[in-house]
Amino acid sequence: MRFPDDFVFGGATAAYQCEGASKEDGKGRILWDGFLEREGRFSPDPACDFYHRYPEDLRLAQEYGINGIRVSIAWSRIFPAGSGAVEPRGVRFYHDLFAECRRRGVEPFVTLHHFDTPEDLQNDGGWLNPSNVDAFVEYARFCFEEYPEVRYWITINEPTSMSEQQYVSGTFPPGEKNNFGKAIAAEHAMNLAHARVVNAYEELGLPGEIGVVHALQTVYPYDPDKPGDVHAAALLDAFENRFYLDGTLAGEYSPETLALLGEICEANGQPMVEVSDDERAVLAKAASRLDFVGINYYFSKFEREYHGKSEVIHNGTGAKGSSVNRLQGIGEERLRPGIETTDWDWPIYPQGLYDQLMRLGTEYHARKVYITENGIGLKESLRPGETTIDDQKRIGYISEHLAEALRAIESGVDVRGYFAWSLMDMFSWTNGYNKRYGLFYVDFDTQERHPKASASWFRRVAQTKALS
Ligand code: BGP
Repeated sequence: MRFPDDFVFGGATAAYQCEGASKEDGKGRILWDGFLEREGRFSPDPACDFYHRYPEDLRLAQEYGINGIRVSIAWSRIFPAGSGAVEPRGVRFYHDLFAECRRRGVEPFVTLHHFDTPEDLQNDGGWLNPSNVDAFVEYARFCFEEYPEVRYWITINEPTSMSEQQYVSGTFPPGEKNNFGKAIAAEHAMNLAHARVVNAYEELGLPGEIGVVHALQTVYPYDPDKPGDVHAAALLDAFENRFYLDGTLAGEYSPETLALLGEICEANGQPMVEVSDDERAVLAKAASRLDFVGINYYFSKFEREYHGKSEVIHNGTGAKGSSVNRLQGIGEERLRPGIETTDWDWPIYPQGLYDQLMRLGTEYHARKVYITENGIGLKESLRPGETTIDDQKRIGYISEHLAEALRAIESGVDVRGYFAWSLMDMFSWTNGYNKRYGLFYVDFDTQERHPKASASWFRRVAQTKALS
């Protein structure tokens, strides 16, 4: 079994995690700037200095057989305040970046929002404020008209991670905890923002393609024979996966999904978002037009019945075994015996990718699917005299997940590409710089790049279109 000839073997990045230069060329502040300053743990600068070194990264991409790259536009480089005045230096930067991608034969898949809402808009409520959604549509339209060289657009990256970490776990700014009602309202707002942007793209009659990227963690009951565990898994699945898939792919929220989310809100004494008929029409129209869906898959979850208060401990240091995840009105994550985890407690479960791809294909009738992120975070360092990292663990992880992608293709799901997270080592939102994902090692002191063993292995797969 081989990958199709036109399969995209890509590497993924995101503006705030790779560009650095967060105060350069008129870039406006975003929600993370103040949050990171207050926390004092990490700086987003210089990250891996992609803002200045992208020609080198694209040269390496070409050399290592990588024919696609996920990049995101930093909204606040274009509109420093989120809306209104345009910053020409930011506009220019992305023209130059896309031209370099083209020159190197690396197709850019361009995300409009990758966790980086401009600060002023977030201070006014972020996605929960309808004027934020209006500003996002204005920014998207601007980009569609300004960058005809882009063929693949992604509206929003991982609305799940954004809303849940903003309002439930509190690990993303503004750092609120246990507000499920607010998280669900933000989920709905992002579904709507996405849909309005897809509809605007359609109105402009542009020749490219547009999609959305979801973080889809497959949720299994810890004990499939226990009804309490089965229900806990259904609640978490509705909250983290179904509400988005219903909203963006099916174009309507199913009564089951709404009932499960209503149950979560009730258990937490919080109001459940209301959906108007006009909003339903916007969602339905966009879903009928959506060209592709991207899935970011890293792990699965095993959920147990739980009736206590929420307790979330985030493992942001790589201290294995330190994370706790119990959500009031939902359930508790518990690792099934025999499943390996990373140092950051992410269960390694490649079959979850297959199951999720099959759901996209059979239940949601997704047209085209890209695996827009997959990879493993490892603690790595180059010792003096060494020039490469022998990351066999990463090769094993990616290989097992690619095998599941092949299996899904064989079962009839139209998977068009795979983007390794990440192209090179970069900044991780809640973990800083010791969680490395790259195919290319970055020495953050000198900014030198060193291809890892996984880069050479990935090139072989891309060239032969087969897993050996
Ligand atoms: C996804 C994000 C990426 C990236 C990745 C790895 O959720 O889209 O931006 O960060 O996960 O996550 P982390 O950096 O938390 O390990």
